Amino acid sequence: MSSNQEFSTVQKQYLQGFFAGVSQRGQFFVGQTANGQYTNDPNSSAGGNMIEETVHGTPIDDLCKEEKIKYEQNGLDVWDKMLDNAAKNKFPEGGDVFRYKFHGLFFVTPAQESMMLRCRIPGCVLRSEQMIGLAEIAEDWGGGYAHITTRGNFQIREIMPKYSVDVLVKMREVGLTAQGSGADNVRNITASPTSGFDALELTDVLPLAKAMHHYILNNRDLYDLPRKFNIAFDNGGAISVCADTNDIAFYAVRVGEGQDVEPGVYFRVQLCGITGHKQFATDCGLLLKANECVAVAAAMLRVFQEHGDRTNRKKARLKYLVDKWGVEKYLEEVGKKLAFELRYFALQSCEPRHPITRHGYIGVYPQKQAGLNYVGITVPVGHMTPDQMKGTARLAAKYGKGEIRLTVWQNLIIPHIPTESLDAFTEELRAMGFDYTHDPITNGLVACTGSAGCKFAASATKAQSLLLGEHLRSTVNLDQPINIHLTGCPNSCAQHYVGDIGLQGVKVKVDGESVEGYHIVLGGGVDNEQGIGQEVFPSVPFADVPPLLERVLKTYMQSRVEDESFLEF
Ligand code: SRM
Ligand code: SF4
Repeated sequence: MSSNQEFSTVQKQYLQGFFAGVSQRGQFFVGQTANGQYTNDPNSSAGGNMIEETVHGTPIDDLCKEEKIKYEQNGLDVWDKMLDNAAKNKFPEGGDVFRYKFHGLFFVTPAQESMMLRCRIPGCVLRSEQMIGLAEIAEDWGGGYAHITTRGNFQIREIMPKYSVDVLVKMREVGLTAQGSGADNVRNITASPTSGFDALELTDVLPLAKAMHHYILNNRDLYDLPRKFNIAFDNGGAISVCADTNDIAFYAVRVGEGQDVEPGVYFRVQLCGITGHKQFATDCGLLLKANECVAVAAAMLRVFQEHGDRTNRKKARLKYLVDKWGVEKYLEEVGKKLAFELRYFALQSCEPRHPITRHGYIGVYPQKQAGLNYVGITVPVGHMTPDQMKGTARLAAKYGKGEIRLTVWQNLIIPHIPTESLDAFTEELRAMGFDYTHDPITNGLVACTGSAGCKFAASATKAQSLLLGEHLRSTVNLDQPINIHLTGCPNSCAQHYVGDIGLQGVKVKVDGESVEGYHIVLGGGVDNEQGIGQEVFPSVPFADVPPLLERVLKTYMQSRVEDESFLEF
């Protein structure tokens, strides 16, 4: 069965009455009391004969700044304003800065006096013509480059307001959208980057990632969450998508014979990953069939929407609702929105997940389809020029099936290359300056935007990670793949706590002067290597970081026992 057929099956099945009483309500619940009812009952908590206005039970006066902005006008409704501003080449002002993010446009002053476009690439899969469209946006209306993000997505920078509508229209023209990629919305839905061709996968999760993406796009009520929200689908194969760092992670698992469910492939559900808060998603006890996942995620989103904190941004993520209620109550509320019973099943009764192969997609690998291969390419810090984007798109069309995969490690994969074309393909790839060889350091180097574009950054993460990578490559003869994540501030967009080595930008005083530096954590990992890095070297000026990490890695090489990994060391 092809991906497309599966996709339509999933779409059809979840439309067949999986929801119970989920009202497709408007964006806000104005005129409700704390218990969600309209009232003028003098004895109600709304007080006297006054009707208290609330947003999902929170009185307007108690809403945090961003909630008030949304209450005044939903971000989806600023198209007219955008047209007007574009005509005047004017940046958004006041609450509109936040509302533009509903359309994927971030005004990033003072880091840059321009806008950044954050796309959505559902399942982290692009077609060649879409990649070319994004390259043209970067070339014609942006700064002449794009970045692969830590959600297997693209960001394009240095867009002036006069082009804001053009870029959004062009996105639609190439079959993409940026809707909801910023602000309090569900972010790019990720999926294992080798889904559909990984010989070790349990099932292709791309149809589910796409179904989830379209479900959100077509349900306006979901553009009113208390905070951002991350969802990922893991295919149970060789390559990690860091699903356990998401608010909801669906993990494909196999259940063998002799259990009280039919043997086969199901999904476990993990909840509340948020690594900046040092928390992985944990299994919540559910076992779902593939065609139940989207409905359950939608119900989970709606419970979060109705009960999440709207007064304090720092406590508004799903984690805090589940901390307050407990998983049991959360799932009970979720169950009320579904027309089928949630299935509870012991995690231990499922077969264990296949171990992750670190950096296992960089290089040439046979696909599960006989005679076809995928080639994983290193893209240093995810930075691509339009020529590189068009070049890879052209190669994907010429040798593959015109498909490109992005990874949460800020690299890319071109699949479906016939074995007999591999030599010609890799030769052209090399001629374009791309590297697809294993390098234990650069393959796993991840960096957030940093001070080049983000106002929160204490350090120039991308530029410094390239310098660090070069230094370590030339000084350490490492034979084990490691991940080094550089993040510019505690927000942890490059997830420094889950790198073997994680760096968090911080200003450091040297001889009375403030210089760029990092807190350094060691020992992080994801999936079967899960670990939150522990701070070992605080406040290191960047100039001292390369020699320090060189010593750390050399000590590991000299002192490890047999083939002990860096994580175990
Ligand atoms: Fe992030 C805010 C960049 C993935 C945690 N993130 C930001 C902002 C929008 C800062 C701002 O408000 O202006 C950054 C935009 C900088 C710029 O102009 O480029 C930004 N985040 C990024 C990206 C581009 C990093 C990268 O270079 O790859 C990633 C975009 C992903 C995407 O395509 O959607 C990115 N951010 C993440 C991740 C990882 C993930 O989502 O898988 C995290 C940690 C996971 C999490 O939050 O659960 C992350 N970003 C944050 C936070 C902290 C949220 C929290 O609740 O703790 C903020 C600040 C906020 O939301 O208030 C933030
Ligand atoms: Fe900006 Fe901080 Fe995120 Fe880096 S981690 S992109 S500096 S918000």
